Amino acid sequence: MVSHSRVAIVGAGAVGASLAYALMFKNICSEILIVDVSPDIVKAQVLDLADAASVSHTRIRGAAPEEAGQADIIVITAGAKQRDGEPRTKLIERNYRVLKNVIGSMQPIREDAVILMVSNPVDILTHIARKLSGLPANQVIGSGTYLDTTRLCVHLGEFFDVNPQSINAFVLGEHGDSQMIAWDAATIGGQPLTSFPEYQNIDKKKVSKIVSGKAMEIIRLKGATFYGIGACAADLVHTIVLNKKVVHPVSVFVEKYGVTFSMPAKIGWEGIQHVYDVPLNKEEEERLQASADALREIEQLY
Ligand code: 6V0
Repeated sequence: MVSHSRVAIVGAGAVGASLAYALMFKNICSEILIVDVSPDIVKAQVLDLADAASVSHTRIRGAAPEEAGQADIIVITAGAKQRDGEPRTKLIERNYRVLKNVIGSMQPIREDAVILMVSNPVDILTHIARKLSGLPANQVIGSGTYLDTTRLCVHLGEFFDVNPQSINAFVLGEHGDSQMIAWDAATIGGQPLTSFPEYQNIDKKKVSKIVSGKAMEIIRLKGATFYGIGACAADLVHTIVLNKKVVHPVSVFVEKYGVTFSMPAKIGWEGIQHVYDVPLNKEEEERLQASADALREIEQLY
C-alpha cells in the first residue's frame, strides 16, 4: 500500500466493476470506493467484488459521492453506453447530464485529486469534467486512445511477430471515428516501422478500421465492452498511484491543437506531467488537425 492510493470508482456498471476487479489484484490501493446512483448496484458489486478482495487483500466498500470527492483518484465510469451502430458522440447529451450530476454531487472535490474520465464520448466529457470540476487541466485525464493503442500494438505484434509491449506506436486524436495512427513515428527496437520490408505489405486502411471498429464488433456480439477498458484504466491508475511517469496516449487538453484529445503524455501523481509532440508526416498532421477541428466544434457547445 502506498499514499495517493484511495481510489473512487463512480459508476458501478460493467466498466466500473471490471476496473475494480483489475485494480484490486494490483494490490496498490489502500481502498477502493464504489459509487453509483443505484444503491442496489453498489451493494451487489461490493458483495461480489469483496469475495475477490479477500484474495487480493484490497479493501473495497460502497461510498457516497461526497466521500468520492475526497479520494486521491476519481475514476468516472457512470453513464449510458453506445448501442449497436451508434457513434460515441451520440451519447453526449445523456452523459453530459450524468457527468454534471456526478461532479455536482462530489463537491467540494479535493484540490489535488486526479479525475480519470472513462465514460463516452471520453474526449468531450474530459473537457466538460475539467470545466465543471474547476481542477487544473493536468489533473483531469481521459482514457482516450489508450485502449485503441493497445489494440493497434496487439495487431502489429502479430504482424511483426514481436511482443506488443516492444512496439512503440500510437493511435492519436479522438477516441472515436476521427482517430488516426501515427505510422511514421512508430518503432520496434528503435527502428522505424516504415524501414521494415514487411511495412509495405501493411494495409493501413484495413488496420485503422480493425482498430477503430473493434469496440463496435464486440458491442454487436455481446452488447458492451468492459474487460479491455477495465484493464487499461487500472493501468492508468497504477501509473498515477506509483508516480511511474510512464508515457501513455491519453485525453488531455493539448495547447498546440487547442482541444482535448489523445497525445502521448507522461503520467504521475499530479496527473499529466508532460505532453509529447509526435513527429507526423503531412498527411498524418492533416488528419490529426481534422480530428481536432471535429472535436473543437462540439467542445464549443459546452
Ligand atoms: P453500464 O453497465 O450501463 O453502467 C453504467 C453505470 O452508471 C450504471 O450502473 C448506472 O447506474 C451508473 N450511473 C448512471 N448515472 C449515474 C450517476 N449520476 N451517478 C452515479 N452512477 C450513475 O455501462 P458500462 O459500464 O458498460 O459503460 C459505462 C461508460 O463507459 C459508457 O459511457 C461507455 O460508453 C463507456 N466506455 C468507455 C470506454 C473507453 O474506452 N473510454 C470503453 C468502453 C465503455
